[in-house]
This record gives sequence, C-alpha cells and structure tokens, in this order.
Amino acid sequence: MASTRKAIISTGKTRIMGVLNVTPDSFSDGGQFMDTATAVARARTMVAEGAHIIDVGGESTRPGASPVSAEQEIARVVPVIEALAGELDVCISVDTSKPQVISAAVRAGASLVNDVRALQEPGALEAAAETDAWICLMHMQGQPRTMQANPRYNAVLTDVRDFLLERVRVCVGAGIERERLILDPGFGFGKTLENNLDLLANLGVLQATGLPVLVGVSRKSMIGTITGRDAGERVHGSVAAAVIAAMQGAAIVRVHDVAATADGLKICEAVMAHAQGELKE
Ligand code: 7PJ
Repeated sequence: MASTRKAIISTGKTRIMGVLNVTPDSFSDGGQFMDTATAVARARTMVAEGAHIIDVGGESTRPGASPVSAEQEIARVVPVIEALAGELDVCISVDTSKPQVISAAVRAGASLVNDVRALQEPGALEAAAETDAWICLMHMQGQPRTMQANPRYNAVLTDVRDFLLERVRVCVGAGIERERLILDPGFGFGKTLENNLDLLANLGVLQATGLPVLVGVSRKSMIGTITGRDAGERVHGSVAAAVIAAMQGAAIVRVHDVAATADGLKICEAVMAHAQGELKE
C-alpha cells in the first residue's frame, strides 16, 4: 500500500499538535459540544496559527468522565475528520483507544492514531496494524477514573521507558513498522507532580530510544499546581513547559494554545539554530 502518511517528523523541529475536542465534557475548553462546522472553523484557526497536526478526540479521558460507545465516538469524530482531511493540508490525528474508531477514522482521512492506552484495548493493535498511520503510544498508569489516586513507580523514568519499549516490541511483532511509532510519557496520567517533573526534566531518557517523542502538558494540573492558576489561565505556564520539551528535542507538542506555543517554539528554534552555527564556526 502506498503510504499516505504525511511527513510530520522533522529533525530538529518541534511540530505543534493542536487539540480539537469534539466531546461535551472536556475540561479545558469550556465543555461545549462542537458541531462539525464549529470544529472545522476551530481547526482552520489552529492551522493558521501554526499547527502541523490536528488531534481530533471524541472521548474524554478526564477523571470521572462518562464512557462513550464506539458508535457515539465515531459519530462525533468521523464527520470532523472527513471535513478536515478534505480541506486542510495538515496531518489529522485521532485521539482514541477503540479499534472501530481507529479503522473508521483512518478511512475518513486520519493519518495518526493517538492512543492514551497504547493499543492495549482488545483489537486495537490489529486495527492499527491494518492502517499505515503514525501511531502514538502513551504511557498511563491505571485507568482515567482512578489513576491519580496513588501513582507508584520503582523509578518513573525507566518504568515509563520500559513500558513504552515493551509496547514497541508488541507493535513491531504485530506488523506495525517501528518507523511509524511515536512515544509519549503521558503527563498527568497516573503521575504525581514529582513524577511529571522527573519526566519533563529528563526527556533524554525517551529520546535515547531513537523514536520521536510527543509531549502533552498543555493546561494540565501540573501547570496549575505550579502556577496556582485555573485551566483557562495556564497558557504562559504551558508554553514554558512546551519550550522546555522542545529544547530537549521533543518531536511534537500537543497543545490547546497554538499561537502562543508557536511563538515560544520560534524562540527555541532561533536559539538552537544559533548555537548550532556557533558550533560550526
Ligand atoms: C494527552 C493525550 C497526552 C497524548 C490527552 C488533556 C488530556 N494524548 N490526550 N498525550 N492528553 N498523546 O489534554 O489534558 O498527554 S487528554
């Protein structure tokens, strides 16, 4: 099969993934349910602001969010993905764990499958293997409902890395080429503030795998805890965290505030390009 995967990974440049929630209960965007036209308009704005990837999600992973059936999730995301794929020249990602949604979303034009459960749901691995999409494998300890109750690790950095490498091994065994895998430590998913800080300060441990790393810290509670701010007021803290990830070579940052992040990354790129030039002189 000819690859329809867009070239989203670029050496030395951090790509921006803009979050497009099409759920009635997502915590950080006011919780409006989006109709297709509204969602497409929002995506268009994010692309104009500098997003390279649009991540469409129809199931909230917020602690305590009510579960959604595959049919419901498909009804939410597929019309939006179809509309976006037809119109925008960016990579469309689907944030899902369900095999039926993976298949339907890729058929509709998604070229990245972003799974917070790292293809561990029954059938998800096989569904992903049948596509030629990028696959983002995220680490989560526990389940969304209870994951923040009592996160525990022997050593968070190596525990997370080893889990992800095991999922890489399983994916490759199922016929998913290593070249289309992306790793994500899963900030806030069964992690204390200290765990999150350990991971953000040491992204090199994941970079050392040689696979691209995705970082999602935008507006998360770790930003709120550190800055003392509510979800809607976490843009500056979130941009700082995205820049810290980019400085360590993160391939993708998943964010709500695209324009602000794009400015932050421009500073980061300018400084890194300058430092490279100095090295060559
Ligand atoms: C993440 C995600 C993340 C990836 C969410 C939120 C919660 N997917 N989906 N990484 N977070 N890959 O946006 O705050 O960190 S939903």
